[in-house]
Amino acid sequence: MKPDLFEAPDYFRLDDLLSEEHKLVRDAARSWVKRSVSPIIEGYAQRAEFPTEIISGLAEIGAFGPYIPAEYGGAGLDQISYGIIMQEIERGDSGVRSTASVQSSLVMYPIYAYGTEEQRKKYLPKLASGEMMGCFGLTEPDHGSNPSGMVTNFKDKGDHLLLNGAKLWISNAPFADVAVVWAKNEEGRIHGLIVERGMEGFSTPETHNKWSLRASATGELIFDNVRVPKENLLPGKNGLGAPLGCLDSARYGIAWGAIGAAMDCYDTALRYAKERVQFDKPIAATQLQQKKLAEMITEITKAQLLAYRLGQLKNEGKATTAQISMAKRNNVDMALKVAREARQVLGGMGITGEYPIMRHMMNLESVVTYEGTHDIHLLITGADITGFQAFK
Ligand code: TGC
Ligand code: FAD
Repeated sequence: MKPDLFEAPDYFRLDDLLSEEHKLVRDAARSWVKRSVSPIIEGYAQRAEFPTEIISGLAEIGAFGPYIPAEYGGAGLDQISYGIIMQEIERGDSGVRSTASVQSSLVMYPIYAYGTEEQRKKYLPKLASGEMMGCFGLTEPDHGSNPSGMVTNFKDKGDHLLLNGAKLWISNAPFADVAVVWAKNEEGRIHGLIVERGMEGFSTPETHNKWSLRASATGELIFDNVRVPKENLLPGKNGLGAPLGCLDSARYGIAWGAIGAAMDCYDTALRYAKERVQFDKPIAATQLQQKKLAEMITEITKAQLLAYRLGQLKNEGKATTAQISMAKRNNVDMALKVAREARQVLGGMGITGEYPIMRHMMNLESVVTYEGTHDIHLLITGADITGFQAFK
């Protein structure tokens, strides 16, 4: 792959709105991605391997639990810093950002928000340092967009809980030490359980043959009469709202993260268009390529402003699920369109691993589907503005 010459586009001077702390966090994450992700990521993606070598670096830049208080090992940062970190990591690769999103918002957040003090102390510091890695099991083979229909269940056996069922499409599953798993009790109420690798009857087969997120490990979670200690139940919240609360946090991070992928595609295409000469002039001097580039920077700028405002609302505890849905949907769709246009600007070179665009484009096909599909987020907005649920 070519050397990483990335220069971040900031057309509306968003930098002026950032605090010194935001800029420090951003600069640390950006230079780490240049140093430790860009040189290796194409190889891992081509081989369809997760780069375990970057786990300690992710922990060092605060990517595991950025907003979790420092007393539990988190970075104690605000929501805008969290967003910026996700943007910078996804500038490198959406799969790497997936690992950080899952660890932070889908594993550490539920343990922090719904767990006991003992659970927080036992798991959070190790998850923050990357000594322990986690995954989040909500989706099932027959229940993707409608998780409330899940069939994974547990029975109270007096001194333990007996867990049965299966989860599909689980990021980090093949190497995770712990899984936050959502399952129904005997009354059909959804609860979160912490399942640990090594518990008898628990296995995590890897999902192969993905053309997307190839540098992220995806797998199944299989529970065959797993005896889960009662103290591993998350007592603070139950019902579908418990996992959906975690998704609010992860979707918010994705709304920022997708901007990173788009920025990388735009920056690559702009540089290439200025250098590539056809018909005796740079292709950047042609109206058609300028249209593509001008539309890309316009859409990136709108997405940046949307994410920043959402970050302010999140900091104030005012961001709604529907606002988060709109931002996730808009910004991922934007990034996918930017990636497709940028790939065309590079002509044939755009399909090679010499440049990051095709990898971003393929990754974004998962990002537009997971954490609620493009359609589901539209229906969440639709329900919010009309008062009518159109899912069922
Ligand atoms: P619905 O009737 O709307 O709601 C059920 C109950 O939940 C409450 N609720 C929320 N609570 C907290 N936070 C939220 N965001 C909430 N949204 C809803 C709601 O008030 C209600 O409470 P109550 O007390 O009245 O019972 O539920 P529904 O069954 O109609 O489904 C709604 C729908 C479709 C929006 C939802 O299920 C949905 O979002 N589906 C998409 C599924 C999804 O996003 N899955 C993601 C899996 S994880 C993943 O993809 C990780 S990828 C990670 C990576 O690699 O980065
Ligand atoms: P389906 O729900 O079957 O949807 C298929 C199509 O139907 C979609 O286009 C959808 O928009 C549409 N559709 C569904 N319902 C409606 C409706 N009511 N009206 C109109 N259209 C509708 N899950 C986890 O729990 N943890 C993870 O870590 C995780 N990681 C993932 C990693 C990857 C790489 C991928 C691809 C997925 C991951 N997922 C994870 C699962 C992801 O959240 C689901 O794929 C997603 O929620 C969609 O579910 P589904 O694939 O079953 O699609």
